[in-house]
Amino acid sequence: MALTHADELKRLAAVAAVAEVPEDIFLGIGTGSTVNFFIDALVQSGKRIRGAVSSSEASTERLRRYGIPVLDATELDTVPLYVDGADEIDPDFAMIKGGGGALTREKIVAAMAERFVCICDERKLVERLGRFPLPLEVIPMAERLVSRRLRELGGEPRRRLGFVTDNGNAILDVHGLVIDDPDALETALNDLPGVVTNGIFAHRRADVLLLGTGEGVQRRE
Ligand code: ABF
Repeated sequence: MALTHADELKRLAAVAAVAEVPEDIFLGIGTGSTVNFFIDALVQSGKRIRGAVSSSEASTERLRRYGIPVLDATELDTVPLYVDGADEIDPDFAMIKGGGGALTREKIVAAMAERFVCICDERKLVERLGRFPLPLEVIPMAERLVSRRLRELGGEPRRRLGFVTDNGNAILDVHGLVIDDPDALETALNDLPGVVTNGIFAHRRADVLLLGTGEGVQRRE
């Protein structure tokens, strides 16, 4: 199947990320189409890793198909490196994640990681987070309560229809939030009863950004 321009830029960033992976480590692996390119490129490179901790059933399945051992996150204290995409990333490397609905496991593996390499195409780099609707994973019984609080904060929550997370919960996609202070909003949203995880990754932001652009890969640190 022919790759779109955006896919080609994702693939460039993903291929560049292979060079960031030390041999023989346990590697944290994210979710999404950019990560799929990364998994494929890692395998093609022949680089050996001891195993992976995965942030979704989808990535786990892809890793296992390649014969890469997938460990449960409870089997390790830390991973040296986590590679994942994002929906938006700002110049200080705070991100919105969770467009694929895997934000809770992504946040857990990111928090376990000593280093977080974010792989993106250039459309994802924004001056200020918030054009992409912010995903929140919510315990189903709290959906109405959380939605009301989100409206008070100026957002417009929409239930992601026909979608259940790997943890059995609902996703609210919140439109229209002004995210001037990602750290403070991440804390405030974490405080709402029934919110399992919100898609702002500011407390644990990326350490390195590999950005696929029309002129090649930009590495920022
Ligand atoms: C994960 O995959 C998510 O946090 C984000 O929602 C998504 C990015 O998807 P893609 O790589 O397909 O653009 O990283």
